[in-house]
Amino acid sequence: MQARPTFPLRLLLAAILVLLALGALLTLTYATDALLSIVDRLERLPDWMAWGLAGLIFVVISATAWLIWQLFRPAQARKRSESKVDRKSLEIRLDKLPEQATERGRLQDELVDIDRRAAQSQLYVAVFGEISTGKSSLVAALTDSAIERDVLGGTTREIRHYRCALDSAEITLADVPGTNEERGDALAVAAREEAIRAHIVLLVMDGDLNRDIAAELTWLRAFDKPVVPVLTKIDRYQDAELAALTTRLQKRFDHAPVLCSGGGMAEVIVRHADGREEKRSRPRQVQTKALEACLKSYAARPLGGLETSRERAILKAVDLRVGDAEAEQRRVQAEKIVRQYARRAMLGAVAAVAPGSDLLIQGTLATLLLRRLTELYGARPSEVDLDNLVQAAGGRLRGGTALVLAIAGNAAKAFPGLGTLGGGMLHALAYGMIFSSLGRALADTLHKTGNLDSAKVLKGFEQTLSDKSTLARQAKALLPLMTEVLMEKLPDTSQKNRDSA
Ligand SMILES: Nc1nc2c(ncn2[C@@H]2O[C@H](COP(=O)(O)OP(=O)(O)OP(=O)(O)O)[C@@H](O)[C@H]2O)c(=O)[nH]1
Ligand SMILES: [Mg+2]
Repeated sequence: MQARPTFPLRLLLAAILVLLALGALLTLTYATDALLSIVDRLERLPDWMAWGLAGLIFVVISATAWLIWQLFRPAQARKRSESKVDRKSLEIRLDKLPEQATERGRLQDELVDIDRRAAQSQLYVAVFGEISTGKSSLVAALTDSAIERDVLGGTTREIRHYRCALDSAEITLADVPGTNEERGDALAVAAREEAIRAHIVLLVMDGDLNRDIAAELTWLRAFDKPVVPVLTKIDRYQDAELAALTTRLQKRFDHAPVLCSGGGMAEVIVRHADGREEKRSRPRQVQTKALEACLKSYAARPLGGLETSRERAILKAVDLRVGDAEAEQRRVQAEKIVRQYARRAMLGAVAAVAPGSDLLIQGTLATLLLRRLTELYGARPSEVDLDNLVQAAGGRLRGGTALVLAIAGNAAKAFPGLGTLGGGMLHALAYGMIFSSLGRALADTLHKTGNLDSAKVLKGFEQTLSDKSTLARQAKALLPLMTEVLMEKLPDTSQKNRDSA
């Protein structure tokens, strides 16, 4: 239980309370008096002046309230700039990617394909949805094509285009692999890319909208894709069930689903008079009238508007993918820079002659490393910021060096010849590890935030310095560099060695 304050202290508190109450009462009285006299004087003023003053007071109060709100309102998530992506700048960015970047050729083809399809002046429709919902069966029913269909999910393994003639209109249907719960799945990625290339997307479902397909819908809407909900396999539902399902889907899509049945083959068991049972396949009834009507209505519209939004969607998708490829390139570059400076730090440590001179060399190198990395990510910190970060990183090192040295020692033992070279080499290897840790912590932060967030960098740096397994991995990766450095420094090192380093 808490001890009660002593009697004199309670007396003092009571006195303070009385004084505070008196003060509050007095302030209230004066404030009321002042307010009343203002109102009184306002009343005696001519109307226009009284209203003018009242308006002025109102403006001052509102402006103050607005300013206070601006100060304390919760931070808003910054919206990704929705500016339109222009094709020319995308082409320039693609050209800047290294030739061997896997995405470069594919994305350039994607841009070329925009014109190829536009020149065809034909409506492209992607038949998109989860695996085994009956997409291929629908395409087969609409185009009279023989397409592989199966009760097993994942039957369609590649994108295929089929011509579909509807009265005078001719459209192209893309049968695509089904999506499933694994978002990274390559077939599903290909299906999504084709959906982006289409003018409209038939979102095929054989039941209620589930979480995965709702996520696909959100994603398609982000690209402004016209999405037509299609409920297939309606032969499986009773009328009342179908009506309820239709109402639910209509609410989710703001659009009634198109009801149909792609048919497919049904397995039936035929019982013969002699009691024998035989399995047979029988085609189910096809119902595609409503879907055909819907497609015809799209085909009857002028293609111009749909083509413009199709192109915009493709450019946006390509923009995102170019962004990812650029980020990947920067990662590769950053790794090169970190390795280059780790090597220099090791050289500096081996070369240092005067006591403490290596610290000077390393400080300068660390600043250079940080500057190169920030330049790579287009961040422009001041020299003071960089120096402060190097100083702070040095401060964080104190506790971690013992572990770094111990792990460097362990790693060197496993490398024949190096373990016997003694303290200087360990010192150098430790410097290499420290530079790798600092460089990677900064590269990671720049990758995530795009600017020099010193607190995050230092946190990442500290985490690595206290993580034995990461340090051990770094030491192992640096040992070949260490050998190079030693070769360079040994008196009998040949010019050839120096060149290859
Ligand atoms: N009851 C019924 N079953 C259907 C209908 N349409 C298709 N099916 C069956 O659903 C299963 C899957 O059909 P597919 O057309 O291969 O489905 P899919 O969406 O192309 O499948 P994936 O290519 O694997 O993504 C098959 O067993 C079809 O027979 C239909 O209208 N009614
Ligand atoms: Mg299929």
